[in-house]
Amino acid sequence: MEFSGFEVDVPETFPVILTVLPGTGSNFGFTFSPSSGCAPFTSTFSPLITGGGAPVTYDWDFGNGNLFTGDTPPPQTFTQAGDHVVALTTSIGGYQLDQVELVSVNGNWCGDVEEPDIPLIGCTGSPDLYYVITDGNGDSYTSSTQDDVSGATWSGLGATLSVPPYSIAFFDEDPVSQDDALGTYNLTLGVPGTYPFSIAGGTVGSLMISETVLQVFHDTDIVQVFAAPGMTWTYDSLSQTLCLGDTALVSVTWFLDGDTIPNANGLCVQTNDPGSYWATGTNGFGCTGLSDTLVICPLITITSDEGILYTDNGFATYAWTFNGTPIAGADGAFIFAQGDGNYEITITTDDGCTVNATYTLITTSVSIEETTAAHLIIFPVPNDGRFTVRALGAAEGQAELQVMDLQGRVYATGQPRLAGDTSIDLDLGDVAPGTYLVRLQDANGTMMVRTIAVY
Ligand SMILES: [Ca+2]
Ligand SMILES: [Ca+2]
Repeated sequence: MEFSGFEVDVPETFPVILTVLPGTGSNFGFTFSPSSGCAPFTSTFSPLITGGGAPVTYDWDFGNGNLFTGDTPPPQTFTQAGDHVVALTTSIGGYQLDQVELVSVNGNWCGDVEEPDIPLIGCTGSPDLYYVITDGNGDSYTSSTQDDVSGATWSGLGATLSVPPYSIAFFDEDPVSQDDALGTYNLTLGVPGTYPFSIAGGTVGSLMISETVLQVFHDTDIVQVFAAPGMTWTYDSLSQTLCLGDTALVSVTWFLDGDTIPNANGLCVQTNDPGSYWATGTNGFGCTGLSDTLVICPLITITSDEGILYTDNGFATYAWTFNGTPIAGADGAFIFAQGDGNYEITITTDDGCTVNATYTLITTSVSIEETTAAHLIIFPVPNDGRFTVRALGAAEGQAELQVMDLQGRVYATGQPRLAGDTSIDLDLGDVAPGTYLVRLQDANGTMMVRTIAVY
């Protein structure tokens, strides 16, 4: 769906070509998808900068209140409309040389003009120790010299080891004669810690190596969150009007019991019929929403006619009582009168309504009237499903005829036109034996009811 010139329903991915320039921090360090959507939506994130074997840490701030450290952050949900700044700090770690210690050295320092080897006496003096460390590019660094010592320690070095492999060579400094080589240790970096060595026949010591951060990248990007439509409604029971409150909605569809209500595309709808009302709506961002459901419960009444009490059919359940006592088996739209007294019907609907109606039956007071009131005559009784209905005293004009069973299932309907003493022939076909109810409503709305027995 397209609104205002941009599409929003399709998840979008923005591939990013990464060029890592150490220290600039202005490059994309991560990908994410989708980068925009209607609230709430969930996006997934992946880092792009790897350490090439060096330890890397990823510190995320998703701009939705969530922080995460690691290379596989959980999917992030954005509920607030607006631009969210997502920041990733990528820290590439490495090793640094903290300390070089020589416990002892071999005897190569001895026997020159600086430290002569005198017969019967032996070596005189002590070596003047320094080291040269060389990296993988062949670049080297020469340490300070510690004069006239048998061992030495260089500490607090903090030398980054970012170009492996490294070798470290030890020497005795001799001002006149050539410096004496005391051995070379080739360092294979693995984990931080102490690297002891014993080389060249007596040169013994250790290196202390720790982890450090070599490079840090800061990357930010924007996640764009569009506001979902507001789908809350208010209901005015007096005018039976249900209205959505979001005037930014550009499209609304109203539903009644799952069916679209014809021509109901505005913010308001009239709840003329009972049932479940809800709406879907779309705003200018193309974001859609679904409203809560408003259930309008039906109003029911009990009508009495010729020993039959009935109410509307089509509800989920029916339960009748007579003078407060449930009538066994009375789970349909009508019952036979049990005698004068108080009747109550309680119905439920599929959308959760429970509605009742009461009726007080007093036959003596209306018995005279009954004889003259409009009523039905049906014959033969009983019958095989084929019978004739005659409406006596009914108003002339188009009537509504219905035949149903005790459970409210409708077997026949018709709109006979009544004129004088009209006979209506009916054939229910192959129906189960039992009691059926015939209802006829004449043009004046007068309801006439009669039961028939079918064998
Ligand atoms: Ca020497
Ligand atoms: Ca020396």
